Amino acid sequence: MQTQESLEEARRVLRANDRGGFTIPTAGLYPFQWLWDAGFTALGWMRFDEPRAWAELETLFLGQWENGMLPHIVFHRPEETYFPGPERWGVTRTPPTSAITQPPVVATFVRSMLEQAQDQALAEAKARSLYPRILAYHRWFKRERDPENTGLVTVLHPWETGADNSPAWDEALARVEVDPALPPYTRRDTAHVDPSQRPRQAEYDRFLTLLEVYKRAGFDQLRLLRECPFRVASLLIDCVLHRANRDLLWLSERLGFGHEAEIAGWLKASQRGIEGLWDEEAGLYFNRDLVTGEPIRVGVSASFLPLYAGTASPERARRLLDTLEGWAQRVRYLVPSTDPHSPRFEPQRYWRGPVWAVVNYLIALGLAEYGYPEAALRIRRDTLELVQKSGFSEYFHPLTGAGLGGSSFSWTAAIYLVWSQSPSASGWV
Ligand code: 9WN
Repeated sequence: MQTQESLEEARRVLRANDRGGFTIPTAGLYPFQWLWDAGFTALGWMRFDEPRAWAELETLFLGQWENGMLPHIVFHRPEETYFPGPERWGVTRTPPTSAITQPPVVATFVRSMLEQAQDQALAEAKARSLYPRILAYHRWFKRERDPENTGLVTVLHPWETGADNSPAWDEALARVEVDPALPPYTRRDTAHVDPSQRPRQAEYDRFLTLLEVYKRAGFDQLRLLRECPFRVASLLIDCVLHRANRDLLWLSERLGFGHEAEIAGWLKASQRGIEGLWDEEAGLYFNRDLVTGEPIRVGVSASFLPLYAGTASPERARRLLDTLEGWAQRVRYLVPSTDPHSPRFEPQRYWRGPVWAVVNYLIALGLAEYGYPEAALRIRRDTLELVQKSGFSEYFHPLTGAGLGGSSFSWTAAIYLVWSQSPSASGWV
C-alpha cells in the first residue's frame, strides 16, 4: 500500500468500527469498548475529526464506577460474539461493565489532545469536564490498589495489564487453582482467530476462575488485595500510571484545579516503586510477583516502559537501549513482546513474542524523550512497514512481519494515522 492509500484505509477502519460514540477494536473478536484501546483510538480520531476524538473518551467514562474505577470493558450494547460478556462478570449497572481496569493512558492522551487541538475552545472545555473523572480514577488506584503507599499498584488479573498471556504471568497464574465449580463456558476468541495465536485453555480457565473470586468477594478491592490468588506489579500499569499522573499534574496546573501537591505525592512514591524494579545484571526492569515478593525475571516489551514513564536515570536509559539493540539482533521487527533470547519466546502467540503498534508507540516516545531519536525512528519505521506489508492487524510476527490476530484493528489504524503524519522525529505524539 502507498502511504496516501494507507491513510485513507486507516480512516476507513476507524469509521467502520465506529458504533456511534465508541469504537470497537475490531468486529466479531472485540465488539465492545475497551479502556486503553479507546485512548489510542482517540489519538487516531484526533487526526481527522476532533469532536469524535473527544466523544470516544466521554463515552468511555459512562462506564466509570461510583468509587472512581474505570473498567476495562464497557458493554454499551449486547453482542454475542465475545466471551466473557456482562452476565459472566455479574456487574449490575448501566451500562454493564467488567470489574477490572487496564493501563490508564487517558490523562496522558488528554494532555496531548489538548496540546495539538486545532479547536482549542472545544479541547479546553472537554479536558476540563474530563479532569475530575480522571482524578477520581487515579485516586481509586491509590486508595484501593496501593493503600500502603508502596509506589506500586497491585494488579489482580492478567487482563488488567493489557498483556493477557505474557510469559511474565506464567508462575503467578499457575498458582491460581482452577475453580472445581467453574461454570462451563465456550470461548469465542478461537472462533475468530487461529488458536495458535491466542492464549491456551489452561490460561483461560484461570482467567475465568479469577472472575468467580471477585464475585465471591463482592468486588471488594481491599479484601481482594489479601485474598486474590493472582497479585502482581505490572510495568505496563505502573509506568503508564506514573506518566498519566505527570500529565494529570500538568492538567491540574493548566486548568487551575489545584491538586498538584496531592499528585506530586503519588509521583514521589511511584518513582521509587518503579526504579525498585530495575535489575542491574539484566539491564532491564522486571515485573514483580506480589504474592512471593520476587522479581519475575523474564524480559518483556513493558520492561522498556520506564523510558515512557520518565523515571529512569540517563545511565539506566542507556543500558535499556543496549538491551534493545541485543533484541534487535534476533528479530527483523522491533519490539517483540517477549525477549527473543528467552525460551518462552513464541513469535506468533499472543503477548509471548509478537509486536504491537501501541506498545511500540509508548517505547518510541520514551526513547525520543531520553535523547535517542534514531532508536525511536527505527521503531516507528518498523511499525509503519509492518502495516504497509500486512495491513491493520492486531499484532505482527517479529521475524516475518505477518499480520496476526484480528484485522481492521482500530488501535493499529490509530497509531498509523498518528505516526505517518508526524512531520519529524520531534512530532512524536
Ligand atoms: C481481554 C482489546 C483487548 C486489548 C488487550 C488485549 C485483548 C482481551 C481479550 O484485547 O484482551 O481484555 O479478550 O483477549 O490483550 O490488550 O485491550 O483490543
